Amino acid sequence: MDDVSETNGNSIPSTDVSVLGLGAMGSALATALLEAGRSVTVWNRTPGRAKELVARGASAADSVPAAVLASPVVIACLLDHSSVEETLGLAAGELRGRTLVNVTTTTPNEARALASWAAEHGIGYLDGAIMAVPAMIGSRAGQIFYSGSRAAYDALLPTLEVWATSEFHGEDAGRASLVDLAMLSGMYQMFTGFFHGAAMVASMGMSAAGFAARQAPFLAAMTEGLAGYAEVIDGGNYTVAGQQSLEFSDLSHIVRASEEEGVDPSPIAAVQALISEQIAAGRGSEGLARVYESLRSDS
Ligand code: FVH
Repeated sequence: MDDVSETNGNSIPSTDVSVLGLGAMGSALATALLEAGRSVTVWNRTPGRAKELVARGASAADSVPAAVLASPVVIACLLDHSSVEETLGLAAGELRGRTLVNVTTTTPNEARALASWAAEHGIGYLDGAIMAVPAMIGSRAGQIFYSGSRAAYDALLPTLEVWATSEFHGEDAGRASLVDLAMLSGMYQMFTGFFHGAAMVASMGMSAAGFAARQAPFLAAMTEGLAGYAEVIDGGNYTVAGQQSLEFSDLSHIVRASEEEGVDPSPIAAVQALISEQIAAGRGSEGLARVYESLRSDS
């Protein structure tokens, strides 16, 4: 860290990586980099969040341009797309010739917009989607998906692997975000299914904890079925023998039971609506996975 970058009268050492955003995740990313022996510059909008990282050896920058000028690689880990736009807009010129890795959660199109902005400003761009909580950063337990510049991904891989297992999803910058949000969609619907079930049994006095103890092993066993459904969807043949049919999967009794207990049936009613749509289309004898065809925008 002998070299010194100067900007806005602020002199800070040249470092390997700069991290913009020291929330729970940005701090975890910066900590893991320091622990792996990288030199790190940090910046946060609200001052005072860098103290612990500085005690661990990080340099604190007092402006976005200063943080950017300190390192060839800049990580943005902010709240959302608009905070990224706002923050990077303060240092577009300083970012030129550097590599930007944005691990802030965005939609695919927001990631693509940022990639286009980066290209216009001569900035290498890699979009990252973190499938981990802060406590998992620095271990192989977490996963981070990337898309955007393949050259940037290859060059940075030893650094990216400090955080989690890395997976590259292609040069279209929106792809990592798409996989991330699709995974989260499945997760939140599973949780909502659990909340709905817990509300149903609450009417008989079962605690959510009691329900969770029963639901968790059942759901874990049911996930074994995902690969089979995937085979049917990928093969496009919903008439293969051995599948649970749509007619057999009619869930109106669950909707009624929910109503009988005074519980809003909307989560399970949404599933039933998809099943009913396929049955009404004359597909009742075909497999449950045909619901996928109702959801696809191009079908
Ligand atoms: N934490 C998690 O478990 C999840 C795991 C999956 C991926 N997410 C995404 O990571 C992004 C950052 O998440 P975070 O947990 O670090 O979030 P916070 O602790 O809330 O920190 C937010 C930071 O963003 C800064 N910030 C907010 N608005 C602005 C703005 N307009 N300009 C500049 N910075 C901004 C905020 O700064 P401050 O409030 O301290 O001044 C924090 O540094 C996120 O996309 C997750 O979806 C994490």
